[in-house]
Amino acid sequence: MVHLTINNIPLAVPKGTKIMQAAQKLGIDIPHLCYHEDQRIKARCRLCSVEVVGKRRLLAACSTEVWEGMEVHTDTQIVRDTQVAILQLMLANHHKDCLSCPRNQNCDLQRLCSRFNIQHSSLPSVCKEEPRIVTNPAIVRDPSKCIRCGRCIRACKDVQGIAALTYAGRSSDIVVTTAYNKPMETTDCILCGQCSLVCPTGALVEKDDTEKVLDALQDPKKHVIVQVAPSVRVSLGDAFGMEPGAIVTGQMVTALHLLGFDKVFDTNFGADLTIMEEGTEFLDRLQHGGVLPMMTSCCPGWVYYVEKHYSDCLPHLSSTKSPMSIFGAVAKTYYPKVAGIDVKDIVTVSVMPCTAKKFEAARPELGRDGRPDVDIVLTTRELIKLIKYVGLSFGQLPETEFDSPLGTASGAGAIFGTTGGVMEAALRTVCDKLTGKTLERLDFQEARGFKGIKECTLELGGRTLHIAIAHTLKNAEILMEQVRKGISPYDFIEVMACPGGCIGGGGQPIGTTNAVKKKRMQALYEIDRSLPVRKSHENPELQVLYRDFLGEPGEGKAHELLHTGYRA
Ligand code: HC1
Ligand code: SF4
Repeated sequence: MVHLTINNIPLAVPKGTKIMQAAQKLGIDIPHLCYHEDQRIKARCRLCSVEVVGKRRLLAACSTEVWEGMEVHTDTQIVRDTQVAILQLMLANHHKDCLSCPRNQNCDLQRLCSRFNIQHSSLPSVCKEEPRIVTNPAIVRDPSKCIRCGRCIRACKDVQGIAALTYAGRSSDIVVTTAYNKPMETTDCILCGQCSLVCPTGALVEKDDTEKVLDALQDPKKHVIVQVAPSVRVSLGDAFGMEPGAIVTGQMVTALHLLGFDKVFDTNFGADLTIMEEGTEFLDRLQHGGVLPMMTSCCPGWVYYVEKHYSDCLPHLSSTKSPMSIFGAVAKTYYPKVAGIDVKDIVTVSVMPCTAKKFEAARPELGRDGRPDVDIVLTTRELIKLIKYVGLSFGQLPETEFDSPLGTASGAGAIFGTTGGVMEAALRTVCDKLTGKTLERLDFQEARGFKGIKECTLELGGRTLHIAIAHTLKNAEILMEQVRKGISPYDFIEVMACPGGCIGGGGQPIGTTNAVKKKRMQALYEIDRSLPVRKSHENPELQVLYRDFLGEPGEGKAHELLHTGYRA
């Protein structure tokens, strides 16, 4: 252990601890902007400067390791003057339209200015009031809000291995931008939103579609239905003071009803349908010499990545639509029939942890008669905004259940929201179908956990199946290089673009860290364990849908509605 004092308070911490973490142990929050607990440390903003006795210069608390006998001061006049000066400089180069900023009241710069009692910059403004860049359905970039901390650059390069964002220019002219300042969607970007999740201000945000939803809810002629993704029920509570990983399914359904949605349905039901189709497709490829490895296709960031970066490997992608889009197709065909409502009057909304789902919903191939199957996608963050807008005391809401007939789902559908969940859900069905027996085994521990690439081998019905699961595109790239070269040892590969899967999606609440994701992961497995039906093919509502409407999985109407194609 290393012994030191911070503000004259003695403490001992393990060797290698940084001053910032040592201070946290004493309950001292050293201000910071470029530092993020899941990222490489760059010490760019210098806001975490502290005084250390014996050193002539201030040291960055985020990057400086403690040493024996160190005496740190975080609250001297020179430290405070430095921090105020840095914030003043940032403000002088910042478009301060806080009231209309999407990150109002959830912005690190605003929070720190309030903490340091800075109402306005004492320096003349040098902010170029550039327009917001709204060129795609998912992410909005506002350069006038950027504080050049580099967190987005590190998320894109280090986590996704994409590097669509970069620094350009020098010294005081430095900016964060794309190559040649092109619109994000025309670069290597796959609209995953990981940059928006770590941005401390409003420089990178999801495209806000809350007004569209409010308009639809106000229209008496419209029947507005909503589906909610598996991971939202374990992340929404974060915004309302609950512990990370709190399961808020019942309150969430009540809140959506109180917002005015006519029916509240479950994307997990769509996930069960995805398993029926994807499982059937995999067995068909396995038994009839189809293209292997087959790769999952439910994550829109991942699909866009294959289209943009590995278009020669598109035949490996499952043709099965994502649970969201499968749900949308059923909601615009089967649902109007059973509900007795004209499809033209139905508005389908989905609440997703993901910015790329907005892009997926806008794909013309995922609609019918010139209209999308999913009309509007909201991120978890936008749902939080709506709940706050109508003033609901979320934590005190009673619990209610999803509506029927598209609201009953299995435990397999629930775990889609975490890395490894789609594969585990698929295996529960594939194993039964391949062996012709109802297997006792439900848990596939090999598919669980936060490891970047997980592999396992299963002996089933006289066959050996080789499986791989990856999260983040940096990990996926390793598997894709094997696929491209024709040397992949796997039969079935699951990829989710975001770290942890959808529980770490780019549209999740600000403050989603890896530690928080691990709590959400446990919560999804808890939901799975609590459900009476844990295999997709045993979902009774799904069996009725196939019997009365879709026919056999992978054939006829099921194939026509629930499968899609990709663009090279
Ligand atoms: Fe996901 Fe999926 S799990 S992609 O992460 O397959 O977004 O939660 O809804 O569609 O079910 C997201 C989550 C989500 C789909 C499902
Ligand atoms: Fe990179 Fe994803 Fe942001 Fe695009 S959306 S810039 S891929 S982190």
